[in-house]
Amino acid sequence: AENEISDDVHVNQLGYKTLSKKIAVIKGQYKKFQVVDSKTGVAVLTGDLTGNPKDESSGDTVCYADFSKITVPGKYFISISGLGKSYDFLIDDNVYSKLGDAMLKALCYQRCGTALTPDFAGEYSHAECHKTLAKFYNDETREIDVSGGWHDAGDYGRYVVPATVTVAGLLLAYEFYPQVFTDAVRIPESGNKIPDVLDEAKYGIEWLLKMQDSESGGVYHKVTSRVFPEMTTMPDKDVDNQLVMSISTNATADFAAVTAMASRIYVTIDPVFSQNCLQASQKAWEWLEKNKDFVSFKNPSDVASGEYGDSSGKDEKAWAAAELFRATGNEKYNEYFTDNYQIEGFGLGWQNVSGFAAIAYMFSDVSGTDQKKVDEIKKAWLDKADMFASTGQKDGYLVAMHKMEYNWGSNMNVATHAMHLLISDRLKTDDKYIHTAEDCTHYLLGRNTLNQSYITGFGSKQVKKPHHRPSAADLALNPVPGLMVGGPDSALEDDVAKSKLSGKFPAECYIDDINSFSTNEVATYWNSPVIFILGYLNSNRLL
Ligand code: G3I
Ligand code: 9MR
Ligand code: ZN
Repeated sequence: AENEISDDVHVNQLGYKTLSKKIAVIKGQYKKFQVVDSKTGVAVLTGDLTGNPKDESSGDTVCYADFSKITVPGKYFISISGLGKSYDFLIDDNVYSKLGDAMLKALCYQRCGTALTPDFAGEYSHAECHKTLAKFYNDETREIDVSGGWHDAGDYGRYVVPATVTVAGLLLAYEFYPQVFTDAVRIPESGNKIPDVLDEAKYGIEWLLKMQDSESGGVYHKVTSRVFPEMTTMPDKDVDNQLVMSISTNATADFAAVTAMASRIYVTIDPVFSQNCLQASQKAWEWLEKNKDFVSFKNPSDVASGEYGDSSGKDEKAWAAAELFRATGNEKYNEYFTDNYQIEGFGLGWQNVSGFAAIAYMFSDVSGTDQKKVDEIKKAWLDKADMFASTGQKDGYLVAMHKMEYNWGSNMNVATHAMHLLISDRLKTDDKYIHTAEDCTHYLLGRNTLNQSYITGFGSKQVKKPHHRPSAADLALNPVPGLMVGGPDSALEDDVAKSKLSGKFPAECYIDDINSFSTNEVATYWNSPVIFILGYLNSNRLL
């Protein structure tokens, strides 16, 4: 047994950077561990296992093998006498560089309104999709070109609210770690002298611009078919009518935020685009000014596609104001932000965007920025980071997740907590922020109770059957690589989860089953925070 892989020995299945803290989490109680060089079979370190906490999220009692001492690049495994060994992993400073490229390229595989040609998409290529004019849900005689953007997830719907979150993640990744992003990810624009991350973000933004009503400035909530197509439908074979749904406050405010952000980031790289984005953003703000009452979005009874509903637009509007203030220096936006922003959870997901608003304002260098407000936000931001760090220390798997946070898209919670911590690192130097963010990454790549890597194509125990229509329908053996699945959802929100996962602990409520959309679907806004994290992890990458 000792020479066999044990599902109870958990490591980051890709590996660790040379100078990082390196810990394996072992389920059960054992005494000693060895780190073995997997090429030579020689044990390079023998050590004592420490700790015996009971992990509340998985019910596991665990102990730890700390092998941080090993800094020599190579391929290793952990061996526990009486139990078995871990998967092989690397110690190497470039251990995450391929992953960073793949997760960005995965968004390119999600592109709509274009063919994925074999020269860059290989076995995942398909013909142009969803290119015909869309009809208005309220008046099917009216048609509009809203082609482009990304398929949101495992379905082919295109939704403004989550797409803005994807864009924001990409633009922030570039803003914080510009040196990491190359022009060689092998997307269609590679080689155009613009970092591919900005090309990819622009692909999404150009579609967002089409979703704005040119008269009022309001932004349509989504364009989707009435019902989801069969799982075995390739994008180019999905010919159901695409319907444009009504304008909502949150689509409009999120749109105003990311277009203002884009106007700043592309200002020298693509001045015309930057200018268009700014105008569109201001126009969206005009709509918000004229429509002060919250306009929610609810699916009509004959529409079953994703709803992305919300009960408040306050955080979205504050985000828009903060970004517009930064882009223009105009006091009216500053005033709106300082009067209305409420520190509420600092979300970095589709429903709570107050974290994006906070980032926009904390890092503003525009004159007129209210320093007192900045300090107040920074303090609360760092308090939250301290809370994440202490949650991570208490967690058996060292992940900054409370047991109640394992809901639909829990991996996004893990990733956005890491993102929060990495932004904290720019506000205050404290090693625990970096360590806890790395610990979150280790969780996503296999150091979890299921010994499961949650990103397709990466790790030793990979996701093989994501709820992702192209992967289900194409002829390729493996799913489209570089996509993160939602992960454990203790609310059991699909039939497979209900029948296979009942009675399990929260962190165990995941199944690699094509029909488990509540645990095993992918989404563009789940990739984007990981792209941000990988920006940090690869920022010392040796090119
Ligand atoms: O709001 C409650 C919160 O108060 C509570 O603490 C928490 C505990 O379970 O649940 C929260 O609600 C969850 C909500 O997401 C917000 O996180 C719901 O249970 C959960 O059903 C809901 O899931 C969303 C799901 O759509 C269903 O609406 C996911 O966040 C969202 O990512 C997902 O998005 C889908 C699109 O609809 C369609 N396209 C695919 C995409 C990914 O699966
Ligand atoms: O494929 C759909 C996925 O993108 C959504 O997240 C999910 C929840 O809205 O719904 C999936 O579609 C399923 C539908 O809800 C119920 N019938 C089966 C569909 C495919 O599994
Ligand atoms: Zn499409």
